[in-house]
Amino acid sequence: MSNSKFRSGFVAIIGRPNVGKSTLMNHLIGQKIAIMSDKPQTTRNKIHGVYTTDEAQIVFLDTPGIHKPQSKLGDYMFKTAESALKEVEAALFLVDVAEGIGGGDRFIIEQLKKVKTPVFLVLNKIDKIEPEKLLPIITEYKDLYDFAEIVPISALQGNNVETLLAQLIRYLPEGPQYYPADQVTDHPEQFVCAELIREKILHLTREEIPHSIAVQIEDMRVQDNGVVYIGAVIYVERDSQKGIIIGKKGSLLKEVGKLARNDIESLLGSRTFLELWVKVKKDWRNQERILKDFGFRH
Ligand code: GDP
Ligand code: K
Ligand code: MG
Repeated sequence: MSNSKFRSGFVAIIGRPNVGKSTLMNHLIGQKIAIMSDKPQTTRNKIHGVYTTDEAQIVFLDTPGIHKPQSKLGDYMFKTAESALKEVEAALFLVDVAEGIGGGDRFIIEQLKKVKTPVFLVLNKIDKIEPEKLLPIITEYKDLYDFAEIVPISALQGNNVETLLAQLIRYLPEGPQYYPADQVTDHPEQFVCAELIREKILHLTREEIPHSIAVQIEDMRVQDNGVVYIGAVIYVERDSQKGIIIGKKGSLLKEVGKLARNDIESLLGSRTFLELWVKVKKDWRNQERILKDFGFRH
């Protein structure tokens, strides 16, 4: 151990949908705790990821993409991201350098102006553009806000992520180690399992389905033979969606189960038996009580 004091704090990862927030979080933590997909609004809750070294501990908050809310679920997601900003020592504002500044980015910058938190501009997906394109993009963003630091990275390839971490630690106060060094997330395993199942459905379906599903783990226990039994329900909003999720002769549901089980087994480090059901809960996204049951609480 060196003589310098231990630093710690909370850091929010914000940005419009699909810029790579969950990808960065998973890369930082070195484990898959936040699901990723090419569909916007993949992340619905606030997910904490814990990064620990001998000198510092950073607790990252992966937030749902900030955007103007359109349903009660959307409203919940927006408030989660907004409140995250007030709880943190610093924020990483992630943008996709392969896309121009959009209305979504400007909306977020307006929100940033309401808080005093230092904000890093993190230019993600640099693997997608020519290096000489970077400077004009930086200039454009600099005109909109006084960023504490500007760091170009590729969350997918891990380029420059170490630099980002080193800079970030300089902004943290002296503080305690909040979580044990081997703990990477504060979310119960059940939640991560449900999210992994939801991720597979996102990958295998299109159009309205991704936004219409919720996954609840009803039962999770270790059987006598050491295999973890998980029973999960996939909720949809309409009967027609139930058929789509199940697929021809159950083919889609079977594929979801196979892919999810693989990920769950590597998360838990033990053999898993996964049983899935599909149920209809009419218009669940707009029903306050159901949202609470599903764990969307402030
Ligand atoms: P989020 O909605 O901001 O959490 O975005 P995700 O982490 O779910 O990522 C959205 C998509 O962008 C996924 O398909 C990722 O693989 C992709 N992605 C994320 N980071 C990078 C990157 O650095 N380079 C490239 N080429 N793709 C990326
Ligand atoms: K996404
Ligand atoms: Mg995400």
